[in-house]
Amino acid sequence: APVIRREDYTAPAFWIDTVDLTFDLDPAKTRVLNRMKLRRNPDVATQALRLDGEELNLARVLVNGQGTSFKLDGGHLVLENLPDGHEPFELEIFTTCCPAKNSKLMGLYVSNDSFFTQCEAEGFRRITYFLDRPDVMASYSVTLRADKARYPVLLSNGNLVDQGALDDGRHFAKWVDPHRKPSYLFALVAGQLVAREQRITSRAGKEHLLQVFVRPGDLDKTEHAMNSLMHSVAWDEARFGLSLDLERFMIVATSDFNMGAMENKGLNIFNTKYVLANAATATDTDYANIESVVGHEYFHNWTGNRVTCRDWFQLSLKEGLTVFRDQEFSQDLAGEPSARAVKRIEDVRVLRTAQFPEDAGPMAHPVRPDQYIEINNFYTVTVYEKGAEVVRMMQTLVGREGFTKGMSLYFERHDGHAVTCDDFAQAIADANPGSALAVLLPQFKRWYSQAGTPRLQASGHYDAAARTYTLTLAQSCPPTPGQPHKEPFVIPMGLGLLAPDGRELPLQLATEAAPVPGHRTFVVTQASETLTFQNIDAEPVPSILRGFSAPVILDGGYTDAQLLTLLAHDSDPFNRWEAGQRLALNRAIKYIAEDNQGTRTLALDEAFIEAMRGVLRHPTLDAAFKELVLTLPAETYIAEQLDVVDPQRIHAVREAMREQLAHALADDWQWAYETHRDTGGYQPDPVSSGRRALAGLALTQLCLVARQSGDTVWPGKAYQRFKDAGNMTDRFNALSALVSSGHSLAAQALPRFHALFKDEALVLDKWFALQAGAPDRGGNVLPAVRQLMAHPDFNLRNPNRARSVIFSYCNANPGAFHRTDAAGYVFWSERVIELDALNPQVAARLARALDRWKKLAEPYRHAAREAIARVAAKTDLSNDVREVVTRALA
Ligand code: B3K
Ligand code: ZN
Repeated sequence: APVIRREDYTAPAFWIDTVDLTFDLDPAKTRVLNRMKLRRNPDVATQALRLDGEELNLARVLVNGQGTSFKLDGGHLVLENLPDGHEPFELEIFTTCCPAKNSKLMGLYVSNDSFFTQCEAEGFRRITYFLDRPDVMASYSVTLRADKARYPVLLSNGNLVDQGALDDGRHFAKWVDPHRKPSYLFALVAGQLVAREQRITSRAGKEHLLQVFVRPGDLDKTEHAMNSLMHSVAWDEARFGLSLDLERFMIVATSDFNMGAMENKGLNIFNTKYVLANAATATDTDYANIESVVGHEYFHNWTGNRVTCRDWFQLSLKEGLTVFRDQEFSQDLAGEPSARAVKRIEDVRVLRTAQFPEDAGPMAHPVRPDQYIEINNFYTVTVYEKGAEVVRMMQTLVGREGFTKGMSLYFERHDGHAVTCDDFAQAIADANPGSALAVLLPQFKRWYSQAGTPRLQASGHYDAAARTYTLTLAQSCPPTPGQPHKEPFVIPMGLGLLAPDGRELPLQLATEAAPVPGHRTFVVTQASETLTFQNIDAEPVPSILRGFSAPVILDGGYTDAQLLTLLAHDSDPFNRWEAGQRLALNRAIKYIAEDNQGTRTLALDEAFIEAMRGVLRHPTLDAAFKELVLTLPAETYIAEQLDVVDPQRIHAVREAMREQLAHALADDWQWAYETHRDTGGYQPDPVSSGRRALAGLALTQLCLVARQSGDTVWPGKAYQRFKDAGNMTDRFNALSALVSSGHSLAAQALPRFHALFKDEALVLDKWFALQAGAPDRGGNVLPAVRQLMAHPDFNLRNPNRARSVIFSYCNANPGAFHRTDAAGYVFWSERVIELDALNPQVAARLARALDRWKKLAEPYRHAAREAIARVAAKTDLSNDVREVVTRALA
């Protein structure tokens, strides 16, 4: 497959002004009549029209109503004898396709006897021949025809302009989208669906109809999605002055979906996982995810749809920006500063456990990639989450108001167009002349062009005689594939200095006449530079990179004593949490390095335990924050700190640390459980969900203690909680406390849970995932996973179910997946190959589970390489998987 390069971009040779589609929907053979008005692009030299198409059966091509000659050339329909000149002409194409056999879930497919589409990035070409690229924007009208009893609801983008009965029990609906759009935003849905409806009036006084479509029987799980949608509409108006530009906005849920959701204009299609929730079936995390995904897709209506991407290299233009917007939305809804901080910590945790490894591995790429083979492989945490951090840094550099002004200028300039990341950055800078962003723009844009996670090394020096404190900052960035050498980045650095007693010191640079009050951000631009502060009476503790102000790895050179001070006193909640994580990390790394295989002797020091107790018992800190501090860094995050990774050893050390914390704080955990457990009705707000999270962690810790001591009281309480919990969060926390401590009551609870929820697909996913992700005890997880795959409820074709078993094991359970007998890797290679034949996108995600194989210790490293090579040896791999394994072996 060819490599596509950003530098090769050329404008399309033709524009498509209008598209009129007629579908005769039939699972086995759907007929698609596509009538377009095209014209030559006057800016491009005359050439043939090459339309994209994939797995289509072509029946007829007419130009201005007349038959014409055409060629089919490797997925393209090529028309050479088109009218000269720049007059518009009509092109009519009649094709058929087979939605029932579409297991890739790209283009038009069938799920639960309903039709759905997924077109981003290049799925529209699986529906009809087209210029399937985002810079070709057209006006769409769509007529859907189908059997009325089987498919009573017929939806597409825009407004419903006509509907009625046809012969033979069929009916039709005609939809017209008032907005021009690229083909990737096209959607249709047909099936037996019911809707929760809500009429709203916007700030601007316009009326809109909001609808959430689900299968009959799921209506009682749509309230939260609808509330989230209403909040999203109000938030975008209030924060950015962006209002809903449609009379009708629809969300439709499907249980067969490759990713989270899709922002099709006016007709978002969602994975059920990000729509359906009620207290009995969804956890607090599900509720939070629904809020942010509903927000995310809604915010795309402006950032992505009104202004879209010129080409797919610009993906972060819409994704980084929209993730930033959904993060801000969730923070604003959380309200309280401490709840905002919890959200920030959670977002950074995702970035550091998923994006940092990507940036250090074989798939590393810039936020704006320079090349790809399969664009679906570049819907990554780098494009999304690191892209969001880049936008966040822009906001930091121009201020919140400045950023809002920048957004207004962006829409003023580019509304209705397909543009680039450069256009976005330029608009934000131009709206803020004189700002650090405007001054440093070319250097700032290295965040778009250079891959890899920069390291920022800080060292402080206190001069008692001069009463000055000097902070030296050095930045560097490791080589990444194709980029051996990196130039310095623009790094906004939030900073505070704490006196030894924890007081916040006023910051006054040597060049400043008086201290500058309030929170300060310094902008680091050089490979090495220093900041000198004056009037400092005692050696301070620096709080560097407050709020995680840049996506870098900070080497603060902190001593334990400094970290303890930060953990006890820092006014910046992010760095307060970070200090606790560093304390834990330093200990984990030390134990891993110590050459004893047994971890029983590992002994956490009193200082650490007391600090953790201090947080747990703290009178004013939020429960949600406490839970974050008391949760040890993830195994994958620990692995990233090491040059050579022994996943089993990391797992054993982390488990041993967890057990020690459980024992040492047993009374405190008991107190935490009793004082935080839910008693009243369920509300998914940040305060109550924080309490449940802390109670859940406490219960897990108490069951761990019981595992050692043989005590049966706490497992018994957990089992009771599991049985009588009033909501899924508490019920599932109790179940996982039993499973993760390996208590025998888990063997009773698991079948009971299955029986209770056998008709709830999303809950069964949790049931599968919990078992595939359970801590390994003597290699027991892999056989359990193989058994789960043989369970009657398992179905490899359903991405959620496949992920719940296979990904939970291969991607999220390193201690069980990395086995000295390589059986985990054998399982992985079998599944990658098996899935690739059905669904290349899902297979390629799984293929990335061994991205970091080069860091593994022997015997893992060798065995992992062999497993990847075994996949690569297959000759008929998809481009998706081929690209991933080829890069891994490079
Ligand atoms: N834009 C879609 C992702 C499409 C992925 C295609 N492989 C969802 C989102 O980011 O909102
Ligand atoms: Zn998105």
